[in-house]
Amino acid sequence: MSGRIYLLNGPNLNLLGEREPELYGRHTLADIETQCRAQAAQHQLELVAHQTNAEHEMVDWLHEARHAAGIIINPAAFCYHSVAVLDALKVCECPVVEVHISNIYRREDWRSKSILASAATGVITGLGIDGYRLAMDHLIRLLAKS
Ligand code: CA2
Repeated sequence: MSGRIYLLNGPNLNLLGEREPELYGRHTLADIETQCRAQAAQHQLELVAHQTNAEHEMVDWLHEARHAAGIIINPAAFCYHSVAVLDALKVCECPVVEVHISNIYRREDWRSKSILASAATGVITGLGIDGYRLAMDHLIRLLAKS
């Protein structure tokens, strides 16, 4: 198999493992990247991983990723307001999995409405960092079929 998967994480996720473990667990973003990279390597896939607190960087990476084999994105707070990220996602031709570590349906009402979800192939929410592993499994299976 060959191909490139993008793992994109949005604002404040660089702080994972440092604060609010009751919501986001104790794993760090580096742990997530290591796990996804190992899964990719097992299937001779390349993983490109980025985290940003800046909307324009997320848009630029989505442009770069639009012809990739797949995208895993935890847009964090961008999912509540960023029409720029929504428009960039709509340009992506590959499968897109939106991941949230916490269950956005079990928190404040406003958190349950991701404006990006309609542009994703699917959404995984509330499974902790397993969500990223499952998203990788899904993209790898799709690639194996193609
Ligand atoms: O559950 C998720 O993955 C979220 O996307 C995380 C976002 C939140 O706005 C979404 O509703 C759900 C927030 C990320 C903040 O990350 C932090 C990590 C550690 C400590 C503090 C914030």
